[in-house]
Amino acid sequence: MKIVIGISILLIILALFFLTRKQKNTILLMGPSNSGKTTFFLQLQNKQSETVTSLQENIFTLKGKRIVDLPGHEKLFFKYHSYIKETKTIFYFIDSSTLLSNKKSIEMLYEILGLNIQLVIVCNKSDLLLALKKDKIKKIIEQEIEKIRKTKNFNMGEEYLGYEGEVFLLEHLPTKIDFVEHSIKESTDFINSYL
Ligand SMILES: Nc1nc2c(ncn2[C@@H]2O[C@H](COP(=O)(O)OP(=O)(O)O)[C@@H](O)[C@H]2O)c(=O)[nH]1
Ligand SMILES: [Mg+2]
Repeated sequence: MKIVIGISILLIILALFFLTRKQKNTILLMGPSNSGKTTFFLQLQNKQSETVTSLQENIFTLKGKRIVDLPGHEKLFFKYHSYIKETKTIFYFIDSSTLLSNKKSIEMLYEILGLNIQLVIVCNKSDLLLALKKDKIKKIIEQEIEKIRKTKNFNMGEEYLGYEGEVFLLEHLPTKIDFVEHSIKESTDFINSYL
């Protein structure tokens, strides 16, 4: 009898745990200004370009997931903090045609890489003549993270990315990072496998 009661209580506790567990139902679109986040966000809704503010986040629901287009401005970068707990995947947008002159975008990426959330780097604007291929973009990111890592003071609680004493590679991180070449001229369907 005692065993039956014990098992019942255990089952109720397990049921409560699973029912009250917060679902990770948010997809964040992040990255520097002008990388194409809002264009992608509107394309997901089958809307043509429209004037939407880039100072506040834009939100809509797709297949039960909350898609959040975050403002890219550096001063508003902190806004993502309030979504992190519910975030399943981050899509980090990069303008593939201007990355070499806009390495600031990789500094923001450093912070995101430490979060251990599924990450997809969208190498956007791949239609442009000067757009870099994803392998090249991956190399630039790794070299830049290596440089940023040298400037950080890890005694002050900053997170150290990668392995100490080894040149930084994205494969050294605990979460796998996908790279996708994309442009406004293509379908947004690739997002479906991450929803
Ligand atoms: N050539 C090209 N331009 C794009 C692409 N995606 C967005 N743009 C343009 O880039 C500019 C910035 O896009 P926007 O979505 O506002 O960037 P956000 O600041 O990241 O939200 C706009 O003029 C878009 O029309 C793309 O795939 N290819
Ligand atoms: Mg925008």
